[in-house]
Amino acid sequence: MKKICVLLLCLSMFMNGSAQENASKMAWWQEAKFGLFVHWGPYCLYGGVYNGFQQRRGGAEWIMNRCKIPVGEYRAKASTFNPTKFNADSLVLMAKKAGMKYVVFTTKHHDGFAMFQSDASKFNIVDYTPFKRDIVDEVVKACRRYGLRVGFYYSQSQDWCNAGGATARKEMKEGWPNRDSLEIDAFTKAHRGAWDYNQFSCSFDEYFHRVSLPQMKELLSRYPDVATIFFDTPMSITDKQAGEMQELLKDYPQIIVNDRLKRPNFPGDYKTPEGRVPKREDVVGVYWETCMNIGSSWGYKSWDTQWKSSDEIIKTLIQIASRGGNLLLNVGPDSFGLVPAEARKSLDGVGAWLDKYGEVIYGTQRCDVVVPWGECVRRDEKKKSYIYLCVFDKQNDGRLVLDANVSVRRAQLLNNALSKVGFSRQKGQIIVTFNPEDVKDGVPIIKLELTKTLPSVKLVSNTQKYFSILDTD
Ligand code: H79
Repeated sequence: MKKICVLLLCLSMFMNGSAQENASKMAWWQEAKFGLFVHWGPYCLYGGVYNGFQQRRGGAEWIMNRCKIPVGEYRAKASTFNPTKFNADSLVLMAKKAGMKYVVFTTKHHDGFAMFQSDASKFNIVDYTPFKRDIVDEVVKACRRYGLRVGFYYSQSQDWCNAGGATARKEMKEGWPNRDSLEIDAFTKAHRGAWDYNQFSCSFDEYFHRVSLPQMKELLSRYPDVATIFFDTPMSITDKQAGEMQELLKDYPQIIVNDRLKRPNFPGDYKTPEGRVPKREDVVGVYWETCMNIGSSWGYKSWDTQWKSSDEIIKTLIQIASRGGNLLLNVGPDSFGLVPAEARKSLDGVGAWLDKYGEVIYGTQRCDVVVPWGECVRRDEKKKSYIYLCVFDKQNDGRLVLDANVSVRRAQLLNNALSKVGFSRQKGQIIVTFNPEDVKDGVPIIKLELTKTLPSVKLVSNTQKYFSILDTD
């Protein structure tokens, strides 16, 4: 009995230790809340158009697969990639000005093109194009210069140009009206999604050991300070192979890794809902980050018209903060290396708002006070908590009721310091009154200072719950 108790004690100490270590590793990320996702590679040369046809379905970074572009042809196109207007400083400063605290950059997407010099595959920006500059290197260095953390997106399984990589099967009808569609669909069906003999001239295991693992090694040894790794579409990869990848990462204990290396046995550090704010009940007690497009495609789409406005992004950021997550907002630079003007405009607006109201987002945590007129966000200081009441309901007449059994010391309208805010406590509810006419800009936000700190909430990483990886429409 005594032995078992000692064992349990040791076990619980060990587990607490690792939970604490994990919490400290996650601390900056929890504080940061807002990052820039960048999808950039030679797919931007097509901009979602092939042979004069608009790609019918999915993000424009999928054009090679959706339109079944032969490997030789895609490689030839990639060899003309020459984004002469690219400037890593401008990209990173754009993120910084938008209030973002980290950048996650596509080092290699499913097309297999490495945006860094690589000895594992010559299909890379330095060895394969007239541009010759190592874009990943420039992005990392610009991030360091301006104090943003940098993370790497790396497609560890799918690879359409390096032999042996995985090829998710998509039907020709999702691409362009090719007269050989029936034949091509039969071919991809018979060959695990591949549409070109070059794609299966060796096994996935050979691919994994020749390209995937060595490239990750290259990236890690060059940039040992990398902050996050975003793996994607875990298909074909075995637990053994994923284990080898995870082993590599062990030497870099600061790295925060997502939950897409291999499912279900490699839960990583955080969950990755896509394109939307998840339901409250789906993100209880876990670290999570929504990745989302600022337009309608991850990679540059020349015919995109669906740009999110600053107001939409701000609302999303508030909702995400209220549920305790991060927002990784994506842009897709074009073939010159420039971020579309519509995206930059929205980001500027978000940055201006965060300059004023950043305290509502940064360093906040999930708040379980749920209200019909908007969202509540919680921020803790040493001896007290704050609750920010964000009023989305435009019809609200200035009376807010909260089902919260807390004691309020002060209330203030953040949009207008001179405006008076009333508050009272009645039977487990807080009633707040403010004057909507005193709000000249954006979402009305009332800051409640509580007399105490709310009970702390522990988050864990290793749960088995996953969000599905979406095909954008
Ligand atoms: O990079 C962006 C997209 O191009 C990428 N993820 C975002 C961040 C993405 N790739 N594929 N998808 C999204 C959706 C495809 C999902 C599937 Fe599967 C691939 C369904 C079947 C194969 C992954 C592996 C999910 C199930 C098995």
